[in-house]
Amino acid sequence: MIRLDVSAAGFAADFAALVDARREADSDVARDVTAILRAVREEGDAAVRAFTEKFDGHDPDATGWRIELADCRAALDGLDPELRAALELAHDRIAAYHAKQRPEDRDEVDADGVRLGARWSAVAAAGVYVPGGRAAYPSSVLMNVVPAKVAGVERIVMVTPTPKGEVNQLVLAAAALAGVDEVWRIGGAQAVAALAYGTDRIKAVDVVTGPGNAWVAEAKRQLYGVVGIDMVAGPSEIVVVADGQNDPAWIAADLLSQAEHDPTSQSILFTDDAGFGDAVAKAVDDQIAQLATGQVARASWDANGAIVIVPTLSDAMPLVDRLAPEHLELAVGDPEPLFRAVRHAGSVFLGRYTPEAVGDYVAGPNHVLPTGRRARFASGLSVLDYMKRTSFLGLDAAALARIGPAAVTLAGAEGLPAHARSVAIRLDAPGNGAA
Ligand code: HSO
Ligand code: ZN
Repeated sequence: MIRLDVSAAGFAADFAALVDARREADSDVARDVTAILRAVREEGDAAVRAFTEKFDGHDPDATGWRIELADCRAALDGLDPELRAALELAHDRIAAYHAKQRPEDRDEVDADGVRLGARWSAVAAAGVYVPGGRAAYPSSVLMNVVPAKVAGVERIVMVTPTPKGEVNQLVLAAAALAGVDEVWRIGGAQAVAALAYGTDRIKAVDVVTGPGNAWVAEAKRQLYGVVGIDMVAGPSEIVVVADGQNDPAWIAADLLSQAEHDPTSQSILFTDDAGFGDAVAKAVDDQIAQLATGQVARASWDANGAIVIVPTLSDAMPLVDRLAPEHLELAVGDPEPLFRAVRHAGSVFLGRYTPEAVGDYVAGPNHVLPTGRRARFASGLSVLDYMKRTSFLGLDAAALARIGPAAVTLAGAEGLPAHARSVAIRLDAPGNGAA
């Protein structure tokens, strides 16, 4: 963890280093992924099978390629009632929030008599990647599948690696609750390639979403264009802006809730009270010792954590904007003035009683959010990621007479005479009715 103070010499350079620090894997990943994608494109299922044996340690021809929906149902029915109720509450709140994201179609006639509009439709098939191992989160199944359902996607295909053949029952239960149509026991770049290109077994999808490791993220990046993707996700982060009135233990818990995800996660505190900053640092150390995830949290906090002392909390806001954090907590009594100053953030958590974790699970907004400063140009996963827009226009002779001549002029200027003619031929037609 580093401590920075805005009023100290060298702050500008130190903060710039914090903003620019790269926590993501590098270049070899890109080369390996290119080779995997090519193999899957050329050899289909045979390549997927070989990579699954190599990376996940099981042969899907022997262990089974798919998990039946009946097994997902059984996993849901086998859940402990408290867990099931929690998952259902999460599902219903996420569905209610996302239902309001459904966009409106447009259809209107403008002053020139031109009919103009746009109609939204869902993609036909979506692939959802669900990581195996440490990051196999049922909450992420809901966060990816529910918006696809709300959008009206007909075929939702989940892929999830089952390292050494082990299947995560909670992930299956969430898949059943959310309404997944197919579950395949494959993962990594090879699974993303299979979804994008299609194989004999797996029919291609139109969009691939969902979190994954560096190989999955790189596969999505390289396959963008063959399929749509939600975003290229990197290591996750939280920024907390807190005054000295908070309980240091609460804020330490919030910082650690992100740090425990992964050693590459980042947690940053901005405060106007240096003594409070010290108390939080101490509380972090105390709590890490109690956490089952303490090793991961320690690695993250030591390598990437920061406490930044600012003269006033409003001085923090331009600095926060430069970080464009995935998650931003404003832990103050009245968050409104600080909130007004936020421009670049994936999701904002307002006030002392809104810990990020409530948004990770049950509040409603999506927890798949832009990381690594991508909140400058990207947004959290939404219903729109599973939809696209078709624009339309309709003219009658009078409308064409009004705006067509300008098209003829522009076509002439671009040296495209057939374009010009296709308009002019109508304008000149005898009896076209236009004045
Ligand atoms: N905080 C993670 C999402 C998550 N947390 C899933 C718990 N489970 C995304 O940044
Ligand atoms: Zn989380």
